[in-house]
Amino acid sequence: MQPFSKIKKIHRPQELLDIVFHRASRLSLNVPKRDPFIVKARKREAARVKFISDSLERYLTSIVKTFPNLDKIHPFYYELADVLVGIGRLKEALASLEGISRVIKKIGKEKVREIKFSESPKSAAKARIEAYARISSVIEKRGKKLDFLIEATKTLSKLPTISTDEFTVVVAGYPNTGKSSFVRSVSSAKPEIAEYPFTTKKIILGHFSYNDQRCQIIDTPGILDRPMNQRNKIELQAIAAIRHIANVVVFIIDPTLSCGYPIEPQLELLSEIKAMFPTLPIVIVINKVDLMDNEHLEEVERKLDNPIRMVAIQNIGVRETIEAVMRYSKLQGEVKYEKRALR
Ligand SMILES: Nc1nc2c(ncn2[C@@H]2O[C@H](COP(=O)(O)OP(=O)(O)OP(=O)(O)O)[C@@H](O)[C@H]2O)c(=O)[nH]1
Ligand SMILES: [Mg+2]
Repeated sequence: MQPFSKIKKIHRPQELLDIVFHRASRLSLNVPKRDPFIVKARKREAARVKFISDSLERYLTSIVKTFPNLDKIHPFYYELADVLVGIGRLKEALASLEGISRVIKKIGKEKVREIKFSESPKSAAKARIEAYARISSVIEKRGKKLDFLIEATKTLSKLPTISTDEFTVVVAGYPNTGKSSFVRSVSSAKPEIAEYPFTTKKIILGHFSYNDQRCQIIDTPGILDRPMNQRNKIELQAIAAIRHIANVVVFIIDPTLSCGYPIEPQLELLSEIKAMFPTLPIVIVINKVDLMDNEHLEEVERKLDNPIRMVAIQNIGVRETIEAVMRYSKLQGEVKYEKRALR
């Protein structure tokens, strides 16, 4: 599960007030018939005020509780949340909800007390109305924080569910070079599709086992497949968040032109990816070697660092690639897991 999957849908401030005030107005109370008129009035008004302040307090604290502890979430999600909504703003908004619920509790207590000492049904009702007005104004005044949380919740709940503790291979390369064909031939089941921030982007998740170790393979169409200078800053940071879950990058090159791109820009993208993920090992694969003559293949190989030959659609070179990838898993021993975001 991704850490924001449990956050509740949050009501808009006005909607929230309407709900609790409506429920308070329909509150039925068992007041003994023989109670004097003033006692009945006090009980009725106090119960309404208490109901409202308790409900709001419970509601606001329950929102805060559905959020994960932001300092403990995995750096991949921490960084994505930071790019998308801002961790600082999020923390501030959540703290502010706690503040609002304390203020409401205080108003509730004060007014319930006032009602208990009121001398007429009219003054009891007046105290109740004042409590409503003060509580509404607190919610309305600080409503911006709720509005921000509503938007943040929508964004964060769409984050993809990616395992953060499995050995993870990220596949990169220009469009049409054979990334999906490779991921399909490696994965034990049909790869799943998950949304990635920035709406049109999806990531595709496959799984395989190697020596009983469950591994995850991620195909990134539209994410790691074109020059980084075409990206804006936010997009770049979201892309970079992948470094927190990736253990190895497989970079696929198609030198046959059948992908529609010459080799030079593909090599430039490779350099960019190296620069972007300086600590990650990269396994370079030349795909579609079935379409190449030996001379061309050898010429391309000379430009690359230990490339592996592959024909993804015929399952040739796929095992060799996974073996090369898994050598890094052995080098690293345990699955890499960074506790804190690198900032
Ligand atoms: N001849 C040959 N064709 C291949 C090989 N691998 C993939 N293809 C073909 O190349 C085309 C693109 O393959 P995909 O796996 O969809 O490439 P991709 O990199 O995932 O493409 P995008 O998702 O658009 O970025 C498809 O028509 C595949 O059938 C190969 O080894 N040899
Ligand atoms: Mg694809």
